[in-house]
Amino acid sequence: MNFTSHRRHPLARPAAAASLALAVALTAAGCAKSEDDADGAAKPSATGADADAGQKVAAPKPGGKGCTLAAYGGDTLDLKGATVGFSQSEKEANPFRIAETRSIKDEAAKRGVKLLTANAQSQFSKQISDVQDLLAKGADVLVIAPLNSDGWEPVLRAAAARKVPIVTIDRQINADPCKDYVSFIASDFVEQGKRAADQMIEATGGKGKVAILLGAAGNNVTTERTKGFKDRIAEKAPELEIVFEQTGDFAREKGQQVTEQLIQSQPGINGVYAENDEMGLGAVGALKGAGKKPGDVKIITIDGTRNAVQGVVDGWIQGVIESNPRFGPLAFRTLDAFTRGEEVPQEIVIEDGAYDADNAEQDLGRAY
Ligand code: GZL
Repeated sequence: MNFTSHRRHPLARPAAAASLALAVALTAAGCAKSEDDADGAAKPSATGADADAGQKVAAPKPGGKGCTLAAYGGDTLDLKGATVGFSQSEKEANPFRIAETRSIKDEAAKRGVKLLTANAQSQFSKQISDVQDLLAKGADVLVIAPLNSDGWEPVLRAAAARKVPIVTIDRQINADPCKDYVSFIASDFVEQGKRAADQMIEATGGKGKVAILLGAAGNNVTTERTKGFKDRIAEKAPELEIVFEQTGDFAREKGQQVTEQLIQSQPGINGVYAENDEMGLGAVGALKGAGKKPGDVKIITIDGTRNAVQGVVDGWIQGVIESNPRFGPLAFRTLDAFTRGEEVPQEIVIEDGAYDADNAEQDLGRAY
């Protein structure tokens, strides 16, 4: 796919125009077959045929800067002959991580690119050593799915010293765009929290007591999904009271344990907002163990995994906001453009679909 209509040197174009041109190109190429519904929330399209559909790029934020190889330093590179290092953060027990890694591997194979992969098993110190190992093995470019937002300095210095560009996917690292990393591709997590609140308000009628199963600490996803949810509840449903919040570490077992404590301490709880599906499914397990029936406690989760969307079909879960992990096509398109000397947006935000009782059954094939 051609990112630009002409091959002038990236510096020949004003940054904003170049960045917009690429963002528009990425949007045009956004290969999800999502159908926007009446309220504009992109709902994933139906069939299994779309199960591997990629990500749809949201309209670029005004004023976003662009990053160029000329400014970063280093030589142009044909990605096809290069070695790409991919650092995955969490163990692949979570379907989000399985689908994310699958997407990177599939795109590398499709492009005939040599791919080195590492999985930090949810240990940040291991992710730092994994990335240093990928550099030592000769990675020419890096794709990193960060576990944490802070603590990346050693890796950033090592990559910069070798002029190895980094694209981060999913979670944000606190570093300098265009200098420490050349593009960051992710969902809008605050918006996800707001949309989860909208589903919770609808499910509870905007009244009662709700609990939050927080994600793991130390990353922007937990912070932003919590902020979005709380802000929206305050704005639209002042009679919905948040009476409990505790981390389930994005894990199913911990989500179940925390929900068991919740049921003891708040027997009249009306709703549970789980900041990812794995914790939401843990909450379902706890409710079943307590003899509850589907719908007794309203559950809203974020990710869009197959089991959670099936939970919507079965009535245990009332809504799922998608967080699309299929970063492969966008990550490689961005790296390819950057290493050819084109300008790339420093941040690329993707659109996510949603599932509720109206579309869960027909759209189950889109879940991962
Ligand atoms: C969100 C991602 C989160 C998922 C969880 O993009 O960082 O991490 O929502 C995963 O399932 O643990």
